[in-house]
Amino acid sequence: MFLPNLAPIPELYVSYESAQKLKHEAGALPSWDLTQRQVCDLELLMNGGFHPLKGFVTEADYNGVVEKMRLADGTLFPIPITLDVSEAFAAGVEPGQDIALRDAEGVILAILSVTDKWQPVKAHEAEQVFGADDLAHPAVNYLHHQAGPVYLGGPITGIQQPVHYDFKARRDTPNELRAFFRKMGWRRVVAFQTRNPLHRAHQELTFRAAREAQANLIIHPVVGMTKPGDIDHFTRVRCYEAVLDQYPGSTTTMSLLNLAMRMAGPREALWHGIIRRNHGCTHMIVGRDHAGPGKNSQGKDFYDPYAAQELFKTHAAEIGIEMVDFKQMVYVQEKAQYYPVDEVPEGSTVLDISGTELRRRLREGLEIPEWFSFPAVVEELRRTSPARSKQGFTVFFTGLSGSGKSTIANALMVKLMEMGGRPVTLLDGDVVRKHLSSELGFSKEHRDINIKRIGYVASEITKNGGIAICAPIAPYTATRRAVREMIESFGAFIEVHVATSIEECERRDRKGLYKLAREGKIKEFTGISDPYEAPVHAELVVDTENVDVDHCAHQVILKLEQMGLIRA
Ligand code: PPS
Repeated sequence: MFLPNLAPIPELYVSYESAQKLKHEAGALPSWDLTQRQVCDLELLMNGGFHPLKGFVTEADYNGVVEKMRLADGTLFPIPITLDVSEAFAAGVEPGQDIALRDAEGVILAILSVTDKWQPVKAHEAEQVFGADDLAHPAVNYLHHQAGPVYLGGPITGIQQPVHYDFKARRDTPNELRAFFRKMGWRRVVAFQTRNPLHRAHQELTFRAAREAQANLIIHPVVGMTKPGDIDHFTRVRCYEAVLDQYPGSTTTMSLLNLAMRMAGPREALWHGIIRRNHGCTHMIVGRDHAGPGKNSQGKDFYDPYAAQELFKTHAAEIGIEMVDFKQMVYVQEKAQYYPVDEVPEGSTVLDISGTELRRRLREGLEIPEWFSFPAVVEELRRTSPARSKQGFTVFFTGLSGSGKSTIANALMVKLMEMGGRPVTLLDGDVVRKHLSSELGFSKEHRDINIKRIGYVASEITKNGGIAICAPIAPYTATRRAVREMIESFGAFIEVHVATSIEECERRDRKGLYKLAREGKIKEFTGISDPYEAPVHAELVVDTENVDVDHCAHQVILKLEQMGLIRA
């Protein structure tokens, strides 16, 4: 059994006076602008969350951690906390030199006294730390595609904490939590790590854990960086706040942890244990598939769902924290109660809703039963992930000049305005060129800039719940794809190819431009003297040669209905 040592943990900050002096002097030092993940790591280094680390790992510590989960002096530490930088920056820095570490706004947070500079073998790091050099693993993907090629290591001199503007009162350093536990007389505290909203299964699990460990409970969610695609931390914290009153206030607290998770499964569980011990906890809950990254590129789980519990068990004493392990919790209908899956009474009906199923129900606006979650949590989730019929989207027409894009787009706009419910904006080719892109011509470079501007405006409209209708020529596949990617993180993107042939466009020649193009009076004219790459995977292709405008617009409406974006 572990009794807490609630004495303050060493931090890496200098006094206020020294910090002011260092800030002044740091102007002369080379400056590194920290990435979002590095800011998270630095915060936990400086406040003692990663104790006993005193800085970003040196090469010897890195090798020990990667190979054996141990620092050079033998201390257990399973995740390498590295400072990755670009080759260009590294070229100007040598061991023995100090560098200033700044946040994205240029505020100096710390000084790194560089002792080591080396080039890691990233594939090896991935194999050892994450179990596979497989880009389907978010941290491996990060390692190869976002992390710089050179690592700098050495001790940190902390100047100031990273600034947070959100949920200030809910964030605590390890020493603030230790002081709170001391003040409350909490000698046994079990931590619940999470990156998801709390549903009833989690509540039951935390209740049981607190009972089993005869301990107080801290809900300790991660708000730094979690798995890409997770529900954003703003929504999650509002969800946690909504259920906090379901817990006994005298024995439960909640605090936010600005950790950048790696999703490293078993190794990550140990790391979480070390971090919780540093925050003054005596116990930690390790459930099914702790910090699991999901499936690998072969469609198999990266880690066995209970591997984290196995590894934790063998290192708990060394870390100085006890594990409270749980099997998956499921709802037993006859008992109207949650049970660990291995304790379900025989012959009973087990109910469960997976994460994927929950997302589907939210997307389609379907019922989420009370046995699964709390109405306040569901309401919060629905506010952030409204049903598709309430989300913004973009309809992107592409086709030759004179193909009929603008006419169909106008008809579509009117039809959508008749339905009401969402604001509609038409970004027509001509209008955009007048208001957004008046300085641009028709070279490939200028056309790409034009389309990306349209994409940016459409993505903002989509993000804010509106409907954007775009109608440029957009002749290049790669640029259309880039716009699609920009928009799909906020809502649906419907590419409509207005497939009027060049012959028909030229025959119509509404603006007389084809004639001028043929005479060479307009250069780089799409379809005549400039390329048009027809879409291969458009959501819809409309034929204006045999179908009238009204019907073309109606085909788009039917497509939107089929995709669940509008209700008939
Ligand atoms: S692009 O490629 O998407 O940036 O083009 P876009 O902004 O949609 O073009 C809008 C209108 O510009 C007129 N125009 C030309 N089109 C193609 N090539 C050349 N060289 C050119 N010069 C002027 C043309 O009328 C386009 O209007 P639409 O609405 O497509 O008929």
